[in-house]
Amino acid sequence: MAASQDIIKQLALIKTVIEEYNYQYYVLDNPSVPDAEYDRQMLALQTIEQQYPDLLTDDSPSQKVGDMPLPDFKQVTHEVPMLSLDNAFDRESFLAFEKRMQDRLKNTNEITYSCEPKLDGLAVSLLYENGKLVRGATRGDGRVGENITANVRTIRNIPLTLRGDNYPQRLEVRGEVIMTRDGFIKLNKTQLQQEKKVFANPRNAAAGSLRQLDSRITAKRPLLFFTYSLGLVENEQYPLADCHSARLKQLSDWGLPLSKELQVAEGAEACLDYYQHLGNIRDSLNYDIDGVVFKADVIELQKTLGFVARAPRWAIAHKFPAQEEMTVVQEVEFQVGRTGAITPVARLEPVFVGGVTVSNATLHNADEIERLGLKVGDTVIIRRAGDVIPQVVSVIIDKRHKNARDIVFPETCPICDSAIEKLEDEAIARCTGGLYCAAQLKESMKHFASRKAFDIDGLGDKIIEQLVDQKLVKTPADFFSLEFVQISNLERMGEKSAANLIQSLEKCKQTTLAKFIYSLGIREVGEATAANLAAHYCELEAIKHANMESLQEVSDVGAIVAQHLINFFAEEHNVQVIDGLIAAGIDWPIIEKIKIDTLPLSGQTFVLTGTLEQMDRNAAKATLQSLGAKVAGSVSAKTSCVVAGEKAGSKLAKAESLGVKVINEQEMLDLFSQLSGLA
Ligand code: 5U1
Repeated sequence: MAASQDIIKQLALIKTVIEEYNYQYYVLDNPSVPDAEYDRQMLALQTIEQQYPDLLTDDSPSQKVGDMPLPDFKQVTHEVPMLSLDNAFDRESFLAFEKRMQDRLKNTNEITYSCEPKLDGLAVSLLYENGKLVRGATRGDGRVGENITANVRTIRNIPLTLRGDNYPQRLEVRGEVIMTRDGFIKLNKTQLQQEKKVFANPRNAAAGSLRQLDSRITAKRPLLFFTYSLGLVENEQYPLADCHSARLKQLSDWGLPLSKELQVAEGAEACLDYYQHLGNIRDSLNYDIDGVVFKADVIELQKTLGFVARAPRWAIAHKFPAQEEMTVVQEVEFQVGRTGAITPVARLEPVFVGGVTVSNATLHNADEIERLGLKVGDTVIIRRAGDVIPQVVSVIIDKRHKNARDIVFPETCPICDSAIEKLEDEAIARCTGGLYCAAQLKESMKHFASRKAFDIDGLGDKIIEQLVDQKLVKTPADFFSLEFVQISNLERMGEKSAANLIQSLEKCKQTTLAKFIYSLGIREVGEATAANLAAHYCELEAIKHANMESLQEVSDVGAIVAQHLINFFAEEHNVQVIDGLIAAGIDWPIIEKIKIDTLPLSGQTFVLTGTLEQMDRNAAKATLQSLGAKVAGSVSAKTSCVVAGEKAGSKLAKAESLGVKVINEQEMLDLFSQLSGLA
């Protein structure tokens, strides 16, 4: 089919766009758009070229891998070209890839695959001669790369000499150089302090670090290398293994680092399970991955299948849904939180990112808006990783319209018009209205009724908002004197729900001291700190009158939290709220004073993850605490033990990667029975 002038023009435009993106990505190490946008343009180009093969030219960006090497470095010609991988963006295109392979091979058996994480870094080639590292090179355009030997020699896990003695005389190893996530955060902090360029993401930081003319700078960067294939192999002393996975194992025996996540899978379904597994643990890894690579494991099959254009037919990168996307900031609004914190929130043109449609992103505070240089109407990159609230990563200045407008931070509270206060050493501005401010009041009441506090069944956010708007409640104690008609007259409330709510309010009156303290919503006093305060003081009166020195003896309580506690109890209004609650009949069992340090699990930190089937999670937590353990929400190297229930995900993976002890629910119950006599 002959292409119309419109198609020819569209093709030229897409090529120009991709070339600009390539320049920013490969030469400047500073892409302006998210990968998803790059992938879309490339797909559009490939689709036109497939439809109109006459328009396909050798210099098309679809025929290229990477970009020209930088002139600052000496060039290296790869004796075996460094190719790229085709992408599958969904299950269907992965299955289509696998079917194409089966068809070509006229195969009826399951194909065995080497399954590997697709590391989000920079492809690098390492050449060893007689076991000595003699050259490191970037991929460049796949044919010619840059000589970065001095730089790769500084990467801690790259061996300068291979182990053993049975390696080929000339051996080229290929893999990815990445920057760890925590290293990236630290590096950007230092860059900021030194007023130097901050990097958009760990991959750009890795690329920027490797392409330093001064290798002493590279040496200071937290880079790691992971091997994923062989390039040139000459004069091997023994034949190489006949499977890719076994060859990787051989490389590892020679001292080359491999990813811990490598696996071998039989057939497409097992590959999809691996994809799912890696997607689940993705956020717990200390480096970015953007998908999974599947390779036919048997080398003979790879040879039969061969290559097409720039990529092998025997491998594919099955990408995860993009975590970064482009969208437009339609408006910026200011939310007032429970403690008066004023948070600017970007209202976005809805966009699908990280597996969900996102229409809001937090902007944190005024400093963040300034750092981003954001205006209303800007096109931005937003990021949604795991369950983290979507963030605005950067503004795409090239796409700014002339009518984009500045964001003006309010001078008074947008809800109650009270003054806004910003302490010198705090980034957050706060409304000074306290519970006079309807927003703060509503949020405080929601916190009071929430699951970890009073857990009042049937008292959802919408009901609380109506109760506050109709001035039926002004303090949490007012919930307990609500009358049946007042509740049943609310919107979405029938007589039955009203009766149920009255009943659950009655039931909630019996609580624990820890929950009571947590429910008061004192700044920075979360569930764990409230439990520590309760266990330490045993009585509310003691907490109310504790001084700075005494409060800081409680685990988790530092000077700032101690000051928040003192400020809270010094406020007459708060004391009245507490008295009101006690007058309404709120009560908790007396805590026997015990010497916490002598309890059997004192000094140990536990993390509960996954679903517990035999014991309620809160009960498990309370039991652990009663045995002296701290129960934390996240796993770190300091965690003593992780209790992994059914379907445990990223926390379990993190514990395993850190070598933290893991027990299952039954083992936890056994521990409880063993220790129950000791506590
Ligand atoms: N894990 C992995 N990443 N990666 C990237 N394997 C792998 N293989 C590649 C590339 C470009 O290429 C070979 C299949 C040619």
